[in-house]
Amino acid sequence: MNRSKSHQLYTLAKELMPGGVNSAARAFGAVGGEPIIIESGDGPYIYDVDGNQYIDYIGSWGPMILGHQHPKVKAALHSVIDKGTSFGAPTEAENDLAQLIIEAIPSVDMVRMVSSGTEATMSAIRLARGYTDRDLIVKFAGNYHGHVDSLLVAAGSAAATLSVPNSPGVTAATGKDTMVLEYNDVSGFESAMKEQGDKIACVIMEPVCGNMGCVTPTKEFLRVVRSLTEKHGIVLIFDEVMCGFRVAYGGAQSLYGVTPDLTTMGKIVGGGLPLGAFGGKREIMQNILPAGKVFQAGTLSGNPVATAAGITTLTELRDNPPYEHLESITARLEAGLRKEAEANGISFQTNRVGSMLTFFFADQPVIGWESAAKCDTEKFAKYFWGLMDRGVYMPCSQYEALFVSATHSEEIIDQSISAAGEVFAEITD
Ligand code: KE4
Repeated sequence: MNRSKSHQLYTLAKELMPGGVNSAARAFGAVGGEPIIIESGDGPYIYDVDGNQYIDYIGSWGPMILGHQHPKVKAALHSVIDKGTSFGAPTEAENDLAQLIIEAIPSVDMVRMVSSGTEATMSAIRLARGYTDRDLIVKFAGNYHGHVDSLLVAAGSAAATLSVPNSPGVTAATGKDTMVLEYNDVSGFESAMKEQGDKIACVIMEPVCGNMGCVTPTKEFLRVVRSLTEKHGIVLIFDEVMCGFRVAYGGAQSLYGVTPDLTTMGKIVGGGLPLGAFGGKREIMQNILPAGKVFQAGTLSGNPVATAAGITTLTELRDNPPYEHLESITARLEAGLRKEAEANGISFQTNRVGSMLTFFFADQPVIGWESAAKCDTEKFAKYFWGLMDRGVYMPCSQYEALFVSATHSEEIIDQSISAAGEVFAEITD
């Protein structure tokens, strides 16, 4: 494929922006080579500046569940900009989006809007600490909650289970109040709660993980996390930035029937515009300034243009739910990838919830970070580029989920499967 204009633009971008990108996830660090520069998107496709077409399985890392340029979202954006784009004052649309979120998400009685998933998780953690007057927080290895200093930590020595920063610029002092546990490790969680439960402000988790690739929680793990956080007065935060409105209209909490105390949202809730949100029990949310004393603010929070995209997207998902279609075509994709990989002697695993799917180059089930970290990432890179050169744009890391949109058809899925068959034949074990 000719990607000369992408190369030219990316060469300039690297002079202007660190790594030539505005988010590390786009830099192709995990697969090598150069990112391609995108010109446009339409339905299930994206097009690069050299005119190449790709079947899009990133969907902006989740937001584009309705596909690119959905006519209703476009119409809503065209009409809202004729009234102005930002006022720094309340608008009616914020009431409308708040009501949609509250009606959709079981745990949410009240909601505060922000401009990204990171802002949502950062604010929810501050709220949990302010509400409980406790300092300790718990996250799980392999779960990503945005670039919040206190969450950019890795598991420390097993004994302490306290964490060590995993980015320069995050101080040891910031990390010392964060405990990192293993996802799906019930006994590890039970002993941590026994030892420190009454000092913990919150446990934050992805109820369907997408950031070590797609990894699902066991029923027992979810049950124990919910019951022990309840027992110790710990705020349970479901980070549904990725799986919210994705795996079901009511998010993973509605799928699994487990209700957290707070929920963080992003991606789909903004319909592809910068919007995040956090919400939960009224008694907790009422502690947010100015109703309560926990500081939180944001210039563009609840921005009219972003709320218009969010309202239209959620309304479309509520009134014309695509979830049965998404389930059947993503199951088709999973089955097709498995069949082609088996036919070519590839060692693999797949994990899927609805239209979130990851194909792992691994010979053991992937149930947490320890097993995810054993994947053959070199094979993944060959798979990624082999598909890219056949016009199929997969997530550029083994540790990401792919996303299918409502505009992906069986024909597009079958094209992707046959491309993968050709690639597997090239990279067989
Ligand atoms: P943002 O700040 O990127 O809007 O959201 C952070 C975030 C929070 N929680 C979860 C579960 C998330 O998956 C994310 C962001 N996800 C990554 C992709 N795995 C976004 C891609 C990027 O950073 O460019």
